[in-house]
Amino acid sequence: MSEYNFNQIEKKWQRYWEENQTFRAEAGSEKPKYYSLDMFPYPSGAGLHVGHPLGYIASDIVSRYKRSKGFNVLHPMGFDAFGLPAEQYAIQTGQHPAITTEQNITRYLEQLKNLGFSFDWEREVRTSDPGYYKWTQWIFMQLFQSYYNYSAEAAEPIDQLVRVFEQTGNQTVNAACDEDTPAFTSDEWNAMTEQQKAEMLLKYRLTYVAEAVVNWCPALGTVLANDEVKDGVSERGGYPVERKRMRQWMMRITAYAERLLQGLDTIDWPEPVKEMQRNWIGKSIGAEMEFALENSDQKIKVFTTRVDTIYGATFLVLAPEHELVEQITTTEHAFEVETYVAVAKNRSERERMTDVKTISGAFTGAYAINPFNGEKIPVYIADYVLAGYGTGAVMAVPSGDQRDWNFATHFNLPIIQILDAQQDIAHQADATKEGRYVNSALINGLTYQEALPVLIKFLEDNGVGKAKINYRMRDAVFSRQRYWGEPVPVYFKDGIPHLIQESELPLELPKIDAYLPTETGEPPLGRAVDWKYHNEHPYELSTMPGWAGSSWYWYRYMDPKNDQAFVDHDVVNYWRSVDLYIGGSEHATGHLLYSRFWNKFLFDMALVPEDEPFKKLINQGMIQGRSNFVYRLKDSNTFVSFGLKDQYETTALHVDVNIVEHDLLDLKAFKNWRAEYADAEFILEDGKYICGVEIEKMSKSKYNVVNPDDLVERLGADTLRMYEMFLGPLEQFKPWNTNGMDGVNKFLRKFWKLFFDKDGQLAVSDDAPSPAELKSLHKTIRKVEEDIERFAFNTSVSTFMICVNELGQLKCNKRAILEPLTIILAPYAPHIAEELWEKLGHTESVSFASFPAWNPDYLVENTFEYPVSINGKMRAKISFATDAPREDMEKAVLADEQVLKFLEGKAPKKIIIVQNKIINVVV
Ligand code: ANZ
Repeated sequence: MSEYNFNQIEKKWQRYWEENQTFRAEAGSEKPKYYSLDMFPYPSGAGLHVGHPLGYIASDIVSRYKRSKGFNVLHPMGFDAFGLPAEQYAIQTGQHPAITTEQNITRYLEQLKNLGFSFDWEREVRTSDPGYYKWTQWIFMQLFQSYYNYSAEAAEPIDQLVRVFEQTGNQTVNAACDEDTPAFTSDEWNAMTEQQKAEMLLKYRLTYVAEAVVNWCPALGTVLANDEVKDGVSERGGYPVERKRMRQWMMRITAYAERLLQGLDTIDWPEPVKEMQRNWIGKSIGAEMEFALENSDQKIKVFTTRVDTIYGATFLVLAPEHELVEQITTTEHAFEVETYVAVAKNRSERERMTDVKTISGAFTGAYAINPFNGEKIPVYIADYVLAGYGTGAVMAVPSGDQRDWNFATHFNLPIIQILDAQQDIAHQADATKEGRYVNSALINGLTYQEALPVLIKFLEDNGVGKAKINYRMRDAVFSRQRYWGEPVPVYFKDGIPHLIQESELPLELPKIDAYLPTETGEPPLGRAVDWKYHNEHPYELSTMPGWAGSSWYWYRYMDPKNDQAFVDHDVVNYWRSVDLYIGGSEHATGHLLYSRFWNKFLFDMALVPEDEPFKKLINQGMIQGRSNFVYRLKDSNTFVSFGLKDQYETTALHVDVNIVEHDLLDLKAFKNWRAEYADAEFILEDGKYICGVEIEKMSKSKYNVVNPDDLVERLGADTLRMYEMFLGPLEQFKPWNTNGMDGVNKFLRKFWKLFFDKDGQLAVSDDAPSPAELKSLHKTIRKVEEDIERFAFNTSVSTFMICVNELGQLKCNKRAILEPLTIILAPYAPHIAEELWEKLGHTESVSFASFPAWNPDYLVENTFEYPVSINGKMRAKISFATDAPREDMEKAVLADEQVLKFLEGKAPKKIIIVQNKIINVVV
């Protein structure tokens, strides 16, 4: 067989790899380990398009390369199988989401296997398998049984906290807890009922139930996480989202805020992702201080990052939802305040933060006392102050803060200058650095740096405040009022949540008759008949959110079948953490933050050995669609070719890119595409219909989706793999263009041809390679190795092409060249490499052949610049390859312009060439 028959070859090797479990990885090998991971997909009904495998191809190249570099490589794949689309489909059709999910996974598996990935399929996981979610539930239980000890900077068992409460109450405890946790002594604790104790502990547990203002999406019938809401609508489906108070399961991720922040400095991630996480965590260093109220024993606590501006505070502002609003508002102002509260309630947090134009608010009638100078200042409410941040109250300093300044101007409130160098608010930033304070008893004449400690000391000495660090991040809602998710392993007794026994895990999803809320508005699990713990106590009816199963899945791959632990201790100590993680940038603050949080918790519990889960992260860029257009004449069924369209009145319409080649429309296919085009007519240019082109997101509605299966069928998986890499740097966004694939396919054919003679017989010679052949090979090895090590795959593809062209010109068929070349090509084009490797006489997979080392000796520049003398006089300089044939050199010398000039038309008698020294022309 001499033809490069990729269809046959690819099927053959995919079968071989599967049957021989070529990519099976085992923990505990002597070799160094390498864990290369892809973000696992949600198996959607649409299947994979050419954009999806981009990251998988890159990680596969790295995995195969690392194997040939002697690493024990863990390279798994699985499915994030719980999720909304399958459930939406279930609601419409009544079909169990497990069935849809299974069908979609089957399709994904087929598509993935077509591309020749070196996944260890024995390790596949699906988050919706009870054998998997048993451990998601188990981790939830560990979180429930833990609290965060700030002094130890780690999570600890909640039983330990109970011991402390029994002995000393909570006053010496430095733990993460709800803002409203009261102080209690050991006597008070010991006097509490079991119910009261249980409620108190919920304020400390790392997962807890609480009333929270959540993003409620009525159309989806569920609560959504902040990162699932974009511009006030649900990310999936684009449905409106409202703010609503509901009892929810929460994850106390805020306990880990500081560690999540610090940890970013220890990992090799793209800077923009780290920056997004830093902003999401939102650390602010400042102070908290209390303002007493006139004629009341209530106090208003504010959070400020500019305690130095206290002498310029001319009013306080509370968020409209602040709990004191009702109590402090005087009867006189009640109507105005209530009206304002009602209006503000319907504005989203985002709107409130970004809208700087609308200045609105209401005076409560109450006055607060500035603790520094005893001055009386009015208390307002306004929705630019957010309820969920800091204390939900601010001291307003019009001379220091733009929003406060706008508000003061609007409501005619005083503005006090606080810094000598300050003319107006625009100079505020500089003034902080340069200016000295004025109008202040305590800090007059001091600089910012000098004033800060004085002010904090004053707060502490007078018991009215303290230095305080705030994080913008909130605890994460952990409930979904949906069916297709993990049941929460909790039942309720007297309204208090209790865990089920570990031995009772998994708590499986019960059967229900419809995937909708109950008539009384309970989540779908409310439909399950007799679904009670020990037939007695009601289970939690909400399920876990989409991010539960994906927050620890990389550990399950290490030990997917273990039914004693989520991962075995020795196994996890071997694989440790992920060395390379490739996935889309849309997970920057969702999945990647939650995963780090759960990882840190598991680390604290000594269940995993590393504090960070993903050492290196790469975001692959999106592959955009290349849309084609046809132009329909107004009110007709006639289509005008691109170049002529401006002469007519036309409408551009998307046309299926699969019936267009090199932008030429297949007229017959077009007529068959849709009934309405069956008798379409065309106005052609040069007998052709040329389509218009635009780069857009790849999507069904734009008819620009390219299916990898068709391309694999037409040109082969190896071509597709190499072509996807060839498109450009992995991280970049780039448009798809099927036309370029032919070039890569041609390259593979050329590579194949090197091994065969013109009769199609395998013809590989054992002769020693020439320096030129060695040079071509070794510079390729070097470049490919350097490229893979720095995750630059596109440039390797062109390097391979150059090398094969050079070897083709040299008519190279030497084993000593082709064998190493096959090994280094294998990560990119594994099927053709296996086939040729076998033809070279090997019986083991090329995956186990070790990556050749490049030899610098072969790369030295092997040319020499000869001085050329004519009758003993130096007249010219000409460079030749050190192994250039004598006749070629003579010819070149006699063709040289300088030489010709000095020969003056005479024919030379003799040309003497001294190798690597000099050329003498005797006339
Ligand atoms: C007085 C002041 C003077 C402030 C000044 C700023 C400049 P970050 O950095 O985002 O933490 N603030 C506090 N809580 C708020 C809330 N719930 N809603 C809206 N604004 C709030 O910002 C902290 C600053 O934002 C705080 O410092 C407070 O205003 C305001 F020249 O206090 B500042």
